[in-house]
Amino acid sequence: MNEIKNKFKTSIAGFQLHNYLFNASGPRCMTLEELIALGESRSSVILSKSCTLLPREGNPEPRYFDLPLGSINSMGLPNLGYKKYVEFAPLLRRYNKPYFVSVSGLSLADNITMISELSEVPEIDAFELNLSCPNVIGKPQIGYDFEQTKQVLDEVMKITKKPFGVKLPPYFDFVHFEEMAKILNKHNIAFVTCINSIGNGLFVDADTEKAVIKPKGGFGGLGGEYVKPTALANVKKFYELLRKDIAIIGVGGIASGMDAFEFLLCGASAVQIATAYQKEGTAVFARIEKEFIEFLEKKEYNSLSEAKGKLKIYE
Ligand code: YRO
Repeated sequence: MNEIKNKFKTSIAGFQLHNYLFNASGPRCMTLEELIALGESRSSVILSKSCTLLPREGNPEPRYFDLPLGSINSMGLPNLGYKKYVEFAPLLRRYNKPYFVSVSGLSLADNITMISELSEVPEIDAFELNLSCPNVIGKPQIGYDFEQTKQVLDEVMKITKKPFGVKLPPYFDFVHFEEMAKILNKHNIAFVTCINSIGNGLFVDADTEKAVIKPKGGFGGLGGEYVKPTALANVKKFYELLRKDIAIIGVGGIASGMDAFEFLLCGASAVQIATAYQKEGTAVFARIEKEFIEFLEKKEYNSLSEAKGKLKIYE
């Protein structure tokens, strides 16, 4: 990829990015058409929907609902199966930006199979391993089970030379941040993406007296403005606790240039857009990029590093 000349460029996993924002794995990144639209947009990376070994239809609809301050979803991992994301890789090269594949196997064995094969594909640049997946029935999702996280990372490290990152669920307890950071620091990971949706919220429509989504009795992951303070806290904490060579990618409630700037202050090297991308489509990237650059210029910053991690706190 060409050298990028832009005072607000950034880099993740050794790849220079032409700007600080790209799509989150989630909305509008499942089909080839959607991935091409990301290629044509101002998203600085093309990131796929989390894939599984076999294609999945996902949960019955309604499974996503726009809320006044964000979104709720219980999509159930609809995706075309990992082989399609291999097939798409050469077709996405022409956009001259990195192509990352999100992997979310339903078991450790599935993750190993997918990552070994994806590692052989030259046009796939990195992985984002989604730790919000259940691995063993009856146990919490991997990211909330530190033993399982350790085991998965130990195994994945052995089978890929490509850079990989992990997508984390939100944490709410300082001991959990410390335990997770200790594990991550012992592994050769290139980036950490904070946060996945806040799990198992319930949105009630008082008029209809009904939950707004169908799967799981109405329970689903929250995104958007509801989750921004939690996302900022997770970015800030991991920025403090992780090795400096692990980049932090912020996600959760970014809908303006000012939101993106807040994540920069907390230590993010880049941010991803999920709910706002679902609501606005690919035009969201150019809009937020413009707002972000205008905001930085108004504050007379000349590079992202001048503000990165520089959040002030009371003495
Ligand atoms: O339902 C989803 O596909 C979904 N939604 C999210 O907000 N985050 C996710 O990581 C996923 C996929 C993983 C899982 C929640 C279905 C286990």
